[in-house]
Amino acid sequence: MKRISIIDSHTGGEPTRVVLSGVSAEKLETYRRAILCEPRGHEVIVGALLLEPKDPTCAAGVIFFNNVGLLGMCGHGMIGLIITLHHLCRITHGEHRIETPVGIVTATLHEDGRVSIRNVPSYRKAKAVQAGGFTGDVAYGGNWFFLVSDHGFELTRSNIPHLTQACLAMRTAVHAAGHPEVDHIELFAPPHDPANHSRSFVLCPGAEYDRSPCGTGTSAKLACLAADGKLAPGEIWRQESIIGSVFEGSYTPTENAIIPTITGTAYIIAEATLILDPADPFQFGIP
Ligand code: PYC
Repeated sequence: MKRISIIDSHTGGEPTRVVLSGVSAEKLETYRRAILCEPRGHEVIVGALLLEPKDPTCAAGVIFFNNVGLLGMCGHGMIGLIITLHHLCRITHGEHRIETPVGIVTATLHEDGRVSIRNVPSYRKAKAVQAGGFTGDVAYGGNWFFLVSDHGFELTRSNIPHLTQACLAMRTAVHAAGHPEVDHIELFAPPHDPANHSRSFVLCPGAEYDRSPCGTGTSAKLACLAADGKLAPGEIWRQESIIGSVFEGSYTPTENAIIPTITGTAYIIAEATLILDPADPFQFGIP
């Protein structure tokens, strides 16, 4: 029997499964779907493989992964990782550097339990791209996004199946329009709660939607707002998710990009050992 030790958390409703032991970076692809997908989990979970950092100034290294592959960065996942490391008594309140495949992210665990992440440099690559009858921006926030405000869809939970289909078609169209790097689609609408600035629906690479406001997606949004002169450095942007959870974002400008800071909260929901039984035909997940 193979054993994999995990801790689950959720950040604004979006789950993160931190893998503590039992899998190396080299073997991650072998076990990726076994860890996340049915019958042990479900397609929405984002995995975070905890690693020894190469840089000794970092508290940890991490590789984020999902039901279809690896993620460069993951904002909700980083918040979940920090809360998990604190739960394990591996870190205290304060600032911690974490190595990701796309660069070092500085995370601050506040005394009140909130986590702020200083993300990798984020920027808009293209403004007003036409794709599939929609116009949107292509931007990077640790992952690649097509951001669309003028779409005419209702951003409500009952409309999620329709939003999912529309975003899948938009993603195909944006690839055909010359932006094959885009793997997330982000739709915006006015917030339901007037305390917030915007509501979003985010479609992830594996066709699941993000229950959180998406940390890398909010970073991409901040990059577009900054490029359009619609948000000043340091000003707070409150991004509401499709289920109503909220991240706060702000940015510091650099020459060609911004450095976003995203703040949110995560909660531990399970500690467990996954078991892979060689006799189980679905030990590696349902293909
Ligand atoms: O929070 O960056 C994020 C994220 C990416 C995919 C799911 N969540």
